[in-house]
Amino acid sequence: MYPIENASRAIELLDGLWDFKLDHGEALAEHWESRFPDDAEKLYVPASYNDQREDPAYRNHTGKAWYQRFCTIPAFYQGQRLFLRFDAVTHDAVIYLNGKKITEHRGGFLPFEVEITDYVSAGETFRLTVCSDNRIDHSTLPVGNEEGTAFFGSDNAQVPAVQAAKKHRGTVNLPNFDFFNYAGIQRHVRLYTTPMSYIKDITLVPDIRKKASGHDGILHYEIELAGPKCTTRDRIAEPLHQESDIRTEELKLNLCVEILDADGEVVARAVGSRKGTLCIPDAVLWEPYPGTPYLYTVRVRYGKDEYSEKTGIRTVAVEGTRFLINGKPFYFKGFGKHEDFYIHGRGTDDVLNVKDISLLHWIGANSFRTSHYPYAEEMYRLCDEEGIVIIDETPAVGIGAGPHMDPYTFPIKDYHKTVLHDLIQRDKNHPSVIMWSMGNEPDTENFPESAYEYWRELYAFTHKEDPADRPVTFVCCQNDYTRDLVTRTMDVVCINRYYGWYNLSGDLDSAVYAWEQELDFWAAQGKPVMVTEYGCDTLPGFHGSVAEMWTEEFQKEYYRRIDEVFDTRSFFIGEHLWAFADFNTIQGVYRADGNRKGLFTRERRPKLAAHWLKDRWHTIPNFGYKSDGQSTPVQK
Ligand code: E8X
Repeated sequence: MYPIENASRAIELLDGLWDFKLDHGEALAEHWESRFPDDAEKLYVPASYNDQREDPAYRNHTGKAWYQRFCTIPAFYQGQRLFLRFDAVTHDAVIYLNGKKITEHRGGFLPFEVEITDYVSAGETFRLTVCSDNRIDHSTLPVGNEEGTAFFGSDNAQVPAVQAAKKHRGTVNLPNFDFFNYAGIQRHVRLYTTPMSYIKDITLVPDIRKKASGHDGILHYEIELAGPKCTTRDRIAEPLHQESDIRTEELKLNLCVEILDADGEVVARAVGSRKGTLCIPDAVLWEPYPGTPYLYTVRVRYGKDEYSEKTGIRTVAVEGTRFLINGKPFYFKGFGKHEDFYIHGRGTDDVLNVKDISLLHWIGANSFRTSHYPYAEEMYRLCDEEGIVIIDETPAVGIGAGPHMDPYTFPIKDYHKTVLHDLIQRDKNHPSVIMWSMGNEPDTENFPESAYEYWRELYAFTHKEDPADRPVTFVCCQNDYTRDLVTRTMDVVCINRYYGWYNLSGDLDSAVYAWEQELDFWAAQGKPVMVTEYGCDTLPGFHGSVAEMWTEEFQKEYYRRIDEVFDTRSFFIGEHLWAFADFNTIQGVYRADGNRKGLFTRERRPKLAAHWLKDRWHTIPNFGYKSDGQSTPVQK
């Protein structure tokens, strides 16, 4: 659960300056976990380490990097449980307390925590050491490129970078994905407390029950408790209910679940059971902006512990070729995004999140995809409040190795399942999250049967894991869609297409033709289809009287022409442009200061096309754009 502060829980944020040092292989022998090097530098947490200092070694480091700081447990935390929580360390992490390893974690974009109650006492100061590791290869998500294709074919062995990489892990460590491999302690670190008996997890599944006039809100809940069992006899500070409420021989759990409306009024209440269903009469639904993203607060009290979670009443379903939110056909307008900004790199940046949501409202967008990894939890909480719809993606990007190697022989399936499990566990209660994306642009064309086997298994797994059973998809790379067997079996067909840019470059007539051809194919599949990436690199300030590639005019023309095609297809349920803003990547011949496909620059200034898009999107409603929801629309 996301750490919160209230009358029963405290948080100490461990953000700030930490000691930092890159490891070039000496840390193990020198025992940095117990004796941090004297020449360590100071670095800010949370943020990627790469762009914080003018040293190419920071920027390009592959391998381990170490952090250390001292923390003091306030004496008045006496009698409480203590947890250390890392919102994300990229990609792998080992955590030491006073030189002793206390936990480790694999994967750079999801939280992990460890209870330290037995390791330290209230009033004590301890040394916290973190070893992060950003190496990527065929067994990691995102996937690293082990072939060294960026070098010189058969002469690779002589290339200094290949030799250096071989020393590390026996592989070349290049990203097989198009975003900079930012690393380190990129999200908050917190020490938090709970009472000895505490609320460990809350699962909320909303539903809507129609009645003669209007509807009631339904909330199924399940609470996981930990520590010694608290019963009504424990006589907590505030008795939650009368002894006379106890109807069975057994003492009831001292547990109370309440739903509060936005004014703080209790609208539903259940006592004594870990699992149940609550009804909110005439509930106000959560609707994407400019509808009202109404939030209820679920307050759980157990013994001396309390935890409040905001959630919304809304449903999500795929029916025929429509994507329904609260039973109404929704049209996705938005972007693929990145967590990416100057200096911070991929570090948690709440100001930037607020700004980005503000820009989404400004431009008339209603949604985005967390391409290509789970974002910081603060962003999802903000989207719940602001009515922005999220397609929540795992870091499974780059599963592919060219036509000669079946990537489904990579040792990643079990780990991929763990990531899906942890992602759902983290984000299951957010009304903003309406679909899971298991991954981005895997190879589904060269090894279509292997791809089918792999992704269908994960698809079934994801459905089973999500208590709310949201739609499940993955995002398909530009490919020969007639060979691809698995994309067509997803709940929503999500396609990334670059007609007019990477292929048919600059030729928008042909791009339109290719889109028409492809959409004829999809029309026959009977599935809702959306585009999850389409775009063109655009240099801000670069203009032309003729709309040619890289000019601002071309970007506008590209979207204008292609969107015209989308508007004629009733099964086409949404447009996510690539990308929201320009972002940093590894250097390369296709990348002038990163990927420039943003509709906004990296500093968040709109490019020309953004103004055009603003006009378009403000005239497209969230609901009923392609159909009124009553009848099956005519397909072109
Ligand atoms: C691009 C995008 C990239 O940034 C994103 O992370 C994934 C890419 C296009 C693949 N999709 O390059 O701007 C295009 C394949 C074309 C054959």
